[in-house]
Amino acid sequence: MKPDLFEAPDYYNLDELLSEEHKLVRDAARQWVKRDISPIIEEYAQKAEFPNQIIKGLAEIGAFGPYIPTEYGGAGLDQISYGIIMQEIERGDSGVRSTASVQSSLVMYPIFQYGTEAQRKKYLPKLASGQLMGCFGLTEPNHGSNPNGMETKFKDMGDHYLLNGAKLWISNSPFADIAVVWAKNEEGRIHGLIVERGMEGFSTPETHNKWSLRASATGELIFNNVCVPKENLLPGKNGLGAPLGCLDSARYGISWGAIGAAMDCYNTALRYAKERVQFGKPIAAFQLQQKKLAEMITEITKAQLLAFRLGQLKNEGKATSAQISMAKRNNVDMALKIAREARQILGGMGITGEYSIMRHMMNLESVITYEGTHDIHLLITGADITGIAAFQ
Ligand code: TGC
Ligand code: FAD
Repeated sequence: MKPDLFEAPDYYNLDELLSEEHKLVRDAARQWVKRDISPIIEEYAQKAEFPNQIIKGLAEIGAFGPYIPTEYGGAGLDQISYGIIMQEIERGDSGVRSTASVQSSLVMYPIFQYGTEAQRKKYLPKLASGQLMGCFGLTEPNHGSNPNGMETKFKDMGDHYLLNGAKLWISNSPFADIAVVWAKNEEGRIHGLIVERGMEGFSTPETHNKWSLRASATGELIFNNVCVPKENLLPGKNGLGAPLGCLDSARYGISWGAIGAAMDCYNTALRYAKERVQFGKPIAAFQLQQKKLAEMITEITKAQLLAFRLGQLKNEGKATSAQISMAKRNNVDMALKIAREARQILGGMGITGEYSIMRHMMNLESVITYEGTHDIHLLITGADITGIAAFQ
């Protein structure tokens, strides 16, 4: 792979809106990605393996629980810092950002928001340091966009719960130490349970042959009469709103993360277009290539402004689920379109692992599907503006 010459585009001087803390967080994450991700990520993506050695570095840059209070081991940062960290990590690879998103927003967040004090103390500091890794089980073989139909269930056995069912497409599952699992009780109400590796009847087979997010480990969660201690139930919230609340936090992070992938594609394509000579001129001199590049920087700038404003609303506790949904949909769609255009600017070289663009493009095919598909997010906006839900 080529050396990492990334320079972040900032067409509207967004830097001027960032605090000193935001810039410090960003610089630390950016340097870490240049040093520890860029040199190795192509090899790991090619061999479809998660680079375990990066867990310590992710913890050190505050990527595990950036907004979780420091008393629980988190970084105690604001929502804009969280977004910036996701942006920088996804600039390196969406799969690495997935690992951080899941750990922060889908494992630490529910334990922090819905857990007991004992659960917070037991799990959060170890999750923040990467000593424990987690995953989040909502999607099932028969229920993806419609998690409310889930079949995974648990029964109250007096001194413990008995858990049965299966989850599919679970990021980090093959190596996770704990899983936050969403299952229905005997009354059909959804609850969150913390399931630990090693519990009898619990297995996590890996999903192979993905063409996307190849450096992220994805798998199943299988529960075959698993005895879950009663103290592992998250008591603070139940119903579908509980897992969807976690998704709000993760989708917000993805709306920033996707900008990182788009920036990397744009920056790579811009550099290539200025260097590559055809018909006696750099290809950047041709109007068709300029149109592509001009549209890319415009879309990146719009996405940056959307994410930044959403971050302000999140900091004020005012961001709605529908606003978050719009940013996730728009920014991932923007990044995927930019990856496809950037790939073309590189011609044949664009399909090789010498450059990051094709990897970003394939990764973004998952990002546009997980955490709610593009269609589902369109319907969320549709329901929000019309007052009529068109999901069924
Ligand atoms: P609906 O009737 O609309 O809502 C049920 C209850 O939930 C509440 N609610 C929310 N609460 C918090 N945040 C949100 N975003 C919420 N959206 C809805 C709602 O108020 C209601 O509460 P209550 O108290 O009235 O019961 O539910 P629905 O069944 O009609 O479904 C709505 C729909 C389709 C939008 C929802 O099911 C959905 O978002 N589906 C998409 C599923 C999805 O996103 N799955 C993601 C799985 S995790 C994942 O992909 C991780 S990838 C990680 C990585 O690697 O980065
Ligand atoms: P389906 O729901 O079957 O959808 C198929 C198609 O139908 C889509 O195009 C969809 O938009 C469309 N569709 C569905 N319903 C409607 C409707 N009402 N109106 C119009 N169109 C509709 N899940 C987790 O729980 N935890 C994880 O960590 C996790 N990680 C993932 C990692 C990867 C790499 C991938 C690919 C997925 C991951 N997921 C995870 C699952 C992900 O959230 C689901 O794939 C996603 O929610 C879509 O569900 P589905 O794949 O079953 O598609």
